[in-house]
Amino acid sequence: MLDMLRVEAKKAKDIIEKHDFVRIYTHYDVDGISSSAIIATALLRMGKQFQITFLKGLNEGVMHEDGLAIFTDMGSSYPEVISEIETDVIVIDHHFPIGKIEAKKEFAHVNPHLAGFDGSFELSASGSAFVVAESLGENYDLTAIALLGMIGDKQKISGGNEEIIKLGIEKGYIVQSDGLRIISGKLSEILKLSIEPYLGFNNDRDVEDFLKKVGLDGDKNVDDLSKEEEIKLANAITLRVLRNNAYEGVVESFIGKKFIIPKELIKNAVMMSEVVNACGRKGAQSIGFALCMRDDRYLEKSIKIWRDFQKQIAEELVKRRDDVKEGFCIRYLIMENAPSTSTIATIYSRYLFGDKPFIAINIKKDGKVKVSARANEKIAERIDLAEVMRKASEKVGGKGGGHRVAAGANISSENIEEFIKEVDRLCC
Ligand SMILES: [Mn+2]
Repeated sequence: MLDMLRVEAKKAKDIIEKHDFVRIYTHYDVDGISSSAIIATALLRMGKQFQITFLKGLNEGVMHEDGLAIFTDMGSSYPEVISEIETDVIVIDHHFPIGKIEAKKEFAHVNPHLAGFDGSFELSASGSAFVVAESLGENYDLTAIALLGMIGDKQKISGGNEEIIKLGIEKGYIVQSDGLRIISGKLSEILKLSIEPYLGFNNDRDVEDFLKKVGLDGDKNVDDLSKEEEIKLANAITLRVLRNNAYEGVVESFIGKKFIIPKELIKNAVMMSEVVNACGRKGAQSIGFALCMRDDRYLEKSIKIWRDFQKQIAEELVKRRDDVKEGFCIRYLIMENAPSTSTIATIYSRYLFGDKPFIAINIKKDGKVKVSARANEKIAERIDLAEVMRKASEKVGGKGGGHRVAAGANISSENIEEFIKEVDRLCC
């Protein structure tokens, strides 16, 4: 099924072969970081040099005047930015392509939407990057890095993702088993720290009560649980999550398949994905990148960043819960200086407020306003949040877009009220 994408990947390969130096521009989340690491590793193995820039978005435009520019996890929705680039360009992305890219020089566009896949669920940017890496050499080990982006972007194990995972399993770089997919560590601690799944514990007492009821020892490491204990825990977590008003579809993201990536610095794939994500969110993208490049000097530091981030988010989720407001057809939350707008929006929409689109608005210190909108697949059957964000932000002089299920916008603070009204109207 990936064959159509491989045709475009071959085109990318032909362009890459002409250059000794590549500038990589990538999105700063785990899908972006893992995509760039996949391309960088493949380039290094070909004896090519690269420089990498992590970006929050392409809104500001990119000046690029020499060598080859490769965009990962971004570019497809910004034809005007890509069209302005003076050199050869490759876009490796899974966002829905908008408009037409009129490249000035040679150009390849590796995007699942252009090859018969739904990029929102069936192939991440990291998966698309793997398809390019596959065309560049013996890079099967990078299936494990591709998996990180799939997990981070809440993709499904179907379509192109499934094909890549299968290949990784076949080659021994991914080990799949049945069970509970959760971070590794001491049970009493991970239940509090976990955001995938998010269990909504308010304090240590809550966790103790939960463990007592389930009949498990909180000092035990979750990876050492017997099969019977793991099933007990999985059942209790499922019940708790559903009682918390989660979208029922989230269950399949933590019950079922779990993945070990034996050659990577962190063997538990969901944990590594979260560690890289935390590095990205906390402005330490290069540390997350180093981890994906298997540079063990940064392992300890990355774990510390993750732990701090996870704690901060968990506290934030408890604190902001009562501030969530209800519109006619949406729920929304207005925050100031929140640590990560998109993470909060994702968790709330998946685990606590699963029945309506969720809009998180964050007013930053510099007065800029970041909006993250989230919906589940069921809601996305009738509402396209990318379109809602684009239209509503344009109405107030801002900019927005993204995926059907996960989109965002940038607006200015005086327009928040009008923006929310418009979002609500469009969702209705
Ligand atoms: Mn992505």
